[in-house]
Amino acid sequence: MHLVVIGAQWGDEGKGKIVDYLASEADLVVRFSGGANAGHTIVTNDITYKLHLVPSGIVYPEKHVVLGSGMVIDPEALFSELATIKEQGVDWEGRVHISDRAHLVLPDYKEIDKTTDAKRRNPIGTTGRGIGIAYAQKANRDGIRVGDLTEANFLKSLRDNEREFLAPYIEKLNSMSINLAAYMVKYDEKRVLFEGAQGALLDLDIGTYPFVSSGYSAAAGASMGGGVGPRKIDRVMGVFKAYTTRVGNGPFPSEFDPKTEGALENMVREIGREYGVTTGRPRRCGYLDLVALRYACRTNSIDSLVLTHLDVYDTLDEIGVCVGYELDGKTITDFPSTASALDRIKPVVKSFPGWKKTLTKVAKYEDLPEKAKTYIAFIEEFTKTNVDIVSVGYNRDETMIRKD
Ligand code: 2SA
Ligand code: GDP
Ligand code: MG
Repeated sequence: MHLVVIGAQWGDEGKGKIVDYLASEADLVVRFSGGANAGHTIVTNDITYKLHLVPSGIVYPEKHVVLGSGMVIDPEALFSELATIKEQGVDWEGRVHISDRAHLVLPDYKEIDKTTDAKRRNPIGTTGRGIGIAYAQKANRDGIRVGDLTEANFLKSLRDNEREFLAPYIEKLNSMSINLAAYMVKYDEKRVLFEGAQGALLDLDIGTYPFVSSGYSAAAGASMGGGVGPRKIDRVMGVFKAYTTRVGNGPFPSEFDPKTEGALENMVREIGREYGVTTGRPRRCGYLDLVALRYACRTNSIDSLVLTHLDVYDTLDEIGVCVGYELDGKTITDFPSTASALDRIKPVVKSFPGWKKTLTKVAKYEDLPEKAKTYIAFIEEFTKTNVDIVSVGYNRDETMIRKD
């Protein structure tokens, strides 16, 4: 069974939590995209792990994980993250493998990333981790890959500053490097989880270009970045929140209006702890956008949705959901391709009654309040996709698999 887990919005849906939850049943976790821009939070036994490059299965004592070919890896960030999780009690030695096709991020990429974005007429609000530069180098065929580090001639051809930066990491990276395509053959009949980074709407092709990241955060990236052919993927899960967030700039049709919905926005940000895991930036917040979610379901072949952060809405009398778009006075049903059209969208918001109960300790789907079930049924009807897992808190065990 090969299962892909992606974010179905603009990232930070709780992928880390869900991949960690599902990883208890997996033989291998492969992260297929992105770099140290990502921040995946796992909370278990009172320990909070903040992962950026390391796949979320690592927290289990015996699971093996792979940093896939579609990733861009900053070695300094990787070894600092590995040192942090070691201090938190995760013995990772021998369990972390890196595709020899993954690209490397060098220190000057981060500087170039920051200055390039600052100079843009409409800055994207990148994380400054050199991600766009690394993927541009890759597309330009000038990238440096993990596998290159085993070649003496290649090392000789590097500029002095590149060689100096890489020197302390070469031996370690070589010892962790694998030929991913060959490695995955051994897992052909096993349970593999492919972990996405960011979200479908930040994907370079499917997302709200140019306000996107530069990797493949969509499900299709699992094959390219995970070392298997597309027909090896059995199932795609899309994680989404009961509301929507976005960090960085770019269109956000269902964003709360700070003038009239400022109190709601603050409540969601504080209860939902909506601050960037990598940069600490406050995340922009808005209504659940079902037009965008349906677009993500369609373009990623999402078989099954995972709803997170339902508990954040526990105290509300009314819950708004964006169920339609108005563009230039006309109702539209499809998700537009340009940032300027998305910026002009007026969301059509439908209200649902709130359940006004604490959900965090609800352990079984059938025990959810009827009003929460009505909200979920509406989402399923709109997206034509089942919600199979519901998360009601940040702890690993505050998760329920639907059995009905
Ligand atoms: P980049 O740095 O080139 O990938 O930035 C391009 C856009 O992608 C957004 N992006 C993200 N959006 C949500 N979460 C991300 N990870 C961190 C988190 C973000 C943080 O988990 O909180 O700490 O700020 C992430 N990474 C990239 C980014 O905001 C740009 O809009
Ligand atoms: P990711 O990038 O998709 O892995 O998500 P992040 O870790 O960046 O952000 C999700 C945040 O929400 C983290 O602080 C999680 O601990 C937290 N979280 C995940 N699921 C839930 C949930 O169901 N309820 C609440 N309240 N928090 C959650
Ligand atoms: Mg995140």
